[in-house]
Amino acid sequence: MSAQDPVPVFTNLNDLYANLGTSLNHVERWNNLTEEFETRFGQRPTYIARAPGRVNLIGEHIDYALFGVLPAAIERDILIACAPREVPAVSPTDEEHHAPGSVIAENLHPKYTRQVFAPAPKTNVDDDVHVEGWHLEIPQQLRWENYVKAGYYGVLNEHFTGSTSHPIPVDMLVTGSVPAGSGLSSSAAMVVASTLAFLAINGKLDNSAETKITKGELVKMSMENEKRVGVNSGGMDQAASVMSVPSSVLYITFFPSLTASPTPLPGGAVLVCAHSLKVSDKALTAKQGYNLRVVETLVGARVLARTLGVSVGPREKITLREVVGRLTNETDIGTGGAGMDVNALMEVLKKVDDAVEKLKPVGTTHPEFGATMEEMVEMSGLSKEEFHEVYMSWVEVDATHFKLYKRAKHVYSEALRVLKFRKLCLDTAAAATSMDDNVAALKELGDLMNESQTSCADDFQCSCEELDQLTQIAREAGAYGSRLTGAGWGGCTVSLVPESQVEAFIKQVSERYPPYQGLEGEKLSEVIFATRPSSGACVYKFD
Ligand code: NG1
Repeated sequence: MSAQDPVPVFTNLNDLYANLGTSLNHVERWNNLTEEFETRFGQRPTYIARAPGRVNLIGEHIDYALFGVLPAAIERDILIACAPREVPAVSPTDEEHHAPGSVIAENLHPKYTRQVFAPAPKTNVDDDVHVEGWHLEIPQQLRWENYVKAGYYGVLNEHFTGSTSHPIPVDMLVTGSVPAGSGLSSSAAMVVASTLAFLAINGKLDNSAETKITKGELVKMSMENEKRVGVNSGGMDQAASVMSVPSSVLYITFFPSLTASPTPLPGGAVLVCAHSLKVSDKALTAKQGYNLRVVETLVGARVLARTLGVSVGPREKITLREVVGRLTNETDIGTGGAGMDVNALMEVLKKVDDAVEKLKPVGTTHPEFGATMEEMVEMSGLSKEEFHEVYMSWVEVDATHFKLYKRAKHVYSEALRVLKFRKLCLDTAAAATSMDDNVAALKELGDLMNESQTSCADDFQCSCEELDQLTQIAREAGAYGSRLTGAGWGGCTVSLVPESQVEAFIKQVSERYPPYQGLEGEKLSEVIFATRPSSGACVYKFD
């Protein structure tokens, strides 16, 4: 499996279901979506695009520092059925229905209302035939169709510029089983599925060499597309949603290039996702949350580079991963190079603690070693103007103190935990001969997950009371380890649980976590469920 592989397009549903590698009954859902599409739009869909959510086992908030992470696609997903719309020559309906590339988007969930929108071509005054780019209004408020539009925007501007060809009008129907705002990447799944649906419907996924889209390209497009809906995310979610394979977690690296290597978990354990029921909306809290952390880790990297004598260009946004690379004169990072090997990286990460201490502002009285804006600008060695241009002009943040020290401490320690986690999985797969060996490895993996939770809570400060409580209950209920998954500040936890005890585990957690009181049956399995690593995004093409 590689980033060069094409995105799979199935024409046979049995092959598709077999490839999903999940235990859920997909047949009913896919049939229901198809029938409902026919009822609403009077024709069968031409394609269904599928993109799964993901759970991150370990490696939180380090993808945008360019360190590797270990997520897996989950069984729950977003499905988008679509078909080209016949536009009648004369129609009584409004103009948007006639515009090139107009979209009627409906959602099976009644809370998300029908949307009609059309992109506007930008042409040059001297040449109003060739389209230079496309404009598509994506409002700031949180709306479900923003994610559909984000995917579309990228397809329009990547595939319909500089030519005279226009996108076709589309009818689409969306359904999803990934809980929104839960840290299971419903947003990335929506954007990946939307990107895929618009590519497919416009004939950009045909397997001819010219139009073939690779998984790596889809990840990159989806990453760019998702930036239009609010946050400057790393690439973990999109890569997991596109590149995952059944039964393994994926070790995803971003530096020096995007790679994804399946890593088998020791047998005898399953993953249990549990929603804290605190809804976390990254886009709405980005100024004090996600985007602020992106800025803090980037500025931390520059300050660290400066104190370590590592050279950084004045306009460069060096990352914490690149700092350790340059510090050790890492070579082989040009096109296609793999960079330093895992053992070398582990060694450097074990030694960075002393250097990170240098991120505490000199003479500070701030209890958490936060730096004021003025202190931070000074520590960066840039002028105020340069600093604002490089670090503040593309993002809005809201803080009085910037905690460069704590953030870098989390990132480096978490990056090391990821490598230890992966090594343990690989060593166990290669050498374990008994169930006892597996259990011993699972306990160690659980410890790493617990340490990650502590680091997220104390240093990265992306946990919350509910997540702390839920992970604690999970450990007491028999999990090897439990931690928040995704951006945090609410959303889900992931627990590694002995396979034989899953039911008892879920029962105990549901009895002890106060927000679950009174939930049972389907309502309970909406918020706490076992899942298996599943396969990445794909498209089904109807005959
Ligand atoms: P969530 O909020 O779970 O989708 C976000 C980012 C990831 C990563 C994690 C933290 C997006 C789309 N995803 O995940 O890239 O940075 O936070 O590890 O913003």
